[in-house]
Amino acid sequence: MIDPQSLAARFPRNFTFGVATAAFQIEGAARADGRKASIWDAFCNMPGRVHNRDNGDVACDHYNRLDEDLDLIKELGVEAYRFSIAWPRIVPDGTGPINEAGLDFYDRLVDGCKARGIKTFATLYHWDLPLALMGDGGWTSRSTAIAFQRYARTVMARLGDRLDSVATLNEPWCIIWLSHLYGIHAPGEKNMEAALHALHHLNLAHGLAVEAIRSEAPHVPVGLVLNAASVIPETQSSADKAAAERAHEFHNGAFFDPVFKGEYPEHFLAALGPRMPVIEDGDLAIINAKLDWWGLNYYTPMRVADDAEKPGDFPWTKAAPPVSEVKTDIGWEVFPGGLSHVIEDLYRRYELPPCYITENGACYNMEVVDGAVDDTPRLAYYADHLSVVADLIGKNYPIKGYFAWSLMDNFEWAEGYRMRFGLVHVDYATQKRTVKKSGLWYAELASARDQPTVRPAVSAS
Ligand code: GCO
Repeated sequence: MIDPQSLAARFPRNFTFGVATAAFQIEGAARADGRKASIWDAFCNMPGRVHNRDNGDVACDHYNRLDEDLDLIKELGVEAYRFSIAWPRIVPDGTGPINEAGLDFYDRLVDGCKARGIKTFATLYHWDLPLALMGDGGWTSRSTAIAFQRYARTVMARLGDRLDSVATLNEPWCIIWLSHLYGIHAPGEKNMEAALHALHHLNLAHGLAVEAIRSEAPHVPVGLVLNAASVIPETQSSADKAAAERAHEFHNGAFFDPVFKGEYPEHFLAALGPRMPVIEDGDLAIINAKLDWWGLNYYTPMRVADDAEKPGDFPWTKAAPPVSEVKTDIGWEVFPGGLSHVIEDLYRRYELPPCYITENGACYNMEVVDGAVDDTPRLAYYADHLSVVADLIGKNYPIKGYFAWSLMDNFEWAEGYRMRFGLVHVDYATQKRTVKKSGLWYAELASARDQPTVRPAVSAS
């Protein structure tokens, strides 16, 4: 087991260790204080979409246990908390009246963090689109981007003075491909035209939100959180390498290119451009606004091979088998090398600002036994991936912080509550929280940095 003290010593003193959550996954209180339904509430209520028909009505009841949970974060000794703000609490119909009671909750959250000396990293959109906006087509409609800008402005006007950082969106890849093409996440659409329309309007929403944030709260560093795919070709054949390039354009470039270069990727555009919505003059300049930071969420690599038959749409690849035998309980290959691969690849391709690892973690479903949770494999996952982060910093990649996903077990989207990612175990029947072995280890790591650095004695002679 990697000793947390020596691992901590490999990070610069100003490196930020934090924990992450998202509103829909933990808050519950789905109808409290003026909140209205989001697309995820609707999705959960449709049979066959979410395992066990689980929903977010109660989740971790975080909305009602805010202080207890902030104490828990404090107990873990971390410096920062990454949370998301629920749009349907703030503007319950997506447009129209603003719900002050919703803003009050996040006021208490932010003040509670400040009182405990915890830095606040807010995300404006972690997938809970107000359901009313589906009446106009949701993300496929340009009007949703305009609605998002107004929501962003509203949040920043109220909370901007106390935020240490803000992200516009969490994981555009999931919002677009997973939700509008593969149909696995809300709204469950499986249509390339829909996905391509959502793609451009989501990118535009990001850019418009950056403008709004900068005008309301110019001092708050703005970023975007991407689950960039660590694309690895199955073989070094030229066909597989070309497939990996196409996979890069589709899975990463569709977001990174407009945001960091102000254009859509060449082959992607040649293949799919005719089915995209109108890109109005000025859109790409808005999307291309300079960012203060970007966030990477990394869990597992994406291994691809060429699909010689080129069926269906670009990028004409097929999944290649995992290389590592080790898998987490959700079936994802454990491969820490994928983290260095994607960072090195992206910094080679783009001019990127400093990076935070905004999510990294593992699904293991161990339960409480005699008051404790022995999740040694999760601890090993954290140690191995953090070690890669330390190596990358050693190679001068500008990585400023790391957020464990997640603070506590929570609603794992289409998997419902059966898949657990927490450093803290949640018993959903009683809402009892139990810090797992990995959580105790992470706490030691995070607080090790508060101790004066002990250097090995140098012998004279
Ligand atoms: C994500 C999600 C999290 C997931 C986690 C594990 O941003 O993908 O933010 O909500 O729970 O990634 O799948």
